[in-house]
Parts: sequence; C-alpha cells; structure tokens
Amino acid sequence: MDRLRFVTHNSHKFEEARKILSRYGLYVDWVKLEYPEIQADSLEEVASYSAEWLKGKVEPPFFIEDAGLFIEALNGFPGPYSSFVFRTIGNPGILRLMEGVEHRRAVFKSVVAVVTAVDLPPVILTGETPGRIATSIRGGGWGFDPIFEPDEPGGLTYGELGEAKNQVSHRYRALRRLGEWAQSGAKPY
Ligand code: ITT
Repeated sequence: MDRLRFVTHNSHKFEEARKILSRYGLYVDWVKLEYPEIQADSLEEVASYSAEWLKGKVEPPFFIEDAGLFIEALNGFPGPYSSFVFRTIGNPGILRLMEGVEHRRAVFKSVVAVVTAVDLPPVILTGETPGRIATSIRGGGWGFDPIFEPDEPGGLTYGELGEAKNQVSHRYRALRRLGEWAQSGAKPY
C-alpha cells in the first residue's frame, strides 16, 4: 500500500496527515466529506461507527481520524465532545472553566480507523500525547493548539511549536503506526 484516502472535512488535519505519512512513503488523497459521528464515551466507538458508515461510499483503502482533548480536572471533558465544545465555548471557554485550577494535566488523543476492504472490520490505531492546559492562549495553529502544552519538548503550546508539532502530536503518534504498518506489510499493532 503506498496510497490511501483520508476522509475529513478539516483541512488542517489533512495537511498534517499528508506531511506525517509522506515520511513513510505514503501518499494521501483528500476526500472532503462530512459523515455522521455518534455520541459515545470513547473515540474508538465513534471512529468505528463512522468508518463502517463510509464503507460503500468511499473506495478503500481509506481512513478517518477522530481526536479529542481529555482534561483530568474536568474528568475527561470535553473528550469525545471536543468538536462541539470547540465550536461553542472555544479556547476562552476552556480557560474560564480552568480558572484557578492548579491541576492542569490533559491528554490529546487520536483514533485512526483504517478500512482496507469493505468485508473487513476497520483497523483501529491510537496515539496519545500527554501535556497540560496553558493558562493563556499562546501561539497560532488551529483548534486547541494555542492552549495545549505537550510535555515534550516542554513549555510550548502546539500553537507555538509550529511544524515541530508533527514530531510529538497525538496525530503523529497514531499515524506513525499506520506508516510503519504500510512500510512493513505486517499486521498493525
Ligand atoms: P473531521 O471532519 O475529521 O471529523 P473535526 O474538525 O470534526 O474533523 P475532530 O472531531 O477529530 O475533528 O476533532 C475534535 C475537535 O478537536 C475539533 O474541533 C478540533 O478543533 C480539535 N482538534 C483535533 N485535533 C486537533 C489538533 O491537532 N490541534 C488542535 N485542535 C485539534
């Protein structure tokens, strides 16, 4: 496999995935399509359902990716509801919820569901980047980038990291598994 489709309506996600997977010799075609996302407690469930729904509509091999920001002090909120929360209260709203909160640990998760054939279940690959919620909006980027500080390299938000985000991000950690799998021809782990 040296070419596959990424179904997403988010151009930032596509651009990051394109760059990450090119390191593994994988070429990614963008299918800009909206698909239904169920409400569930885990990103894995949401991604599996969406991948099944897309079978027969998009030609395999293709993948989708569902991401979420899980904030410890908020018991994992917004998690699978990250998209809705970003659209409604946004970064200023998250920072307001975290006002005066000392414990700022959070993890950004990525779940990739790969469909290689319509008669096979999607392969689920996950990636996690631990970090913390910044106390102010810092740097550019998109989405939660300016408020999430990954532990590595430390002290900088995704937004301040710029291109270096793709060396440590949750998306990189999930997609490198896809890249290594495609390169080796072995079963994904
Ligand atoms: P899809 O079409 O691929 O579903 P989406 O924008 O709905 O694109 P997700 O549901 O995966 O993406 O992401 C949930 C929210 O988390 C979304 O609103 C983004 O703003 C945010 N997000 C996801 N990945 C991010 C990243 O790498 N940096 C900053 N914010 C991110």
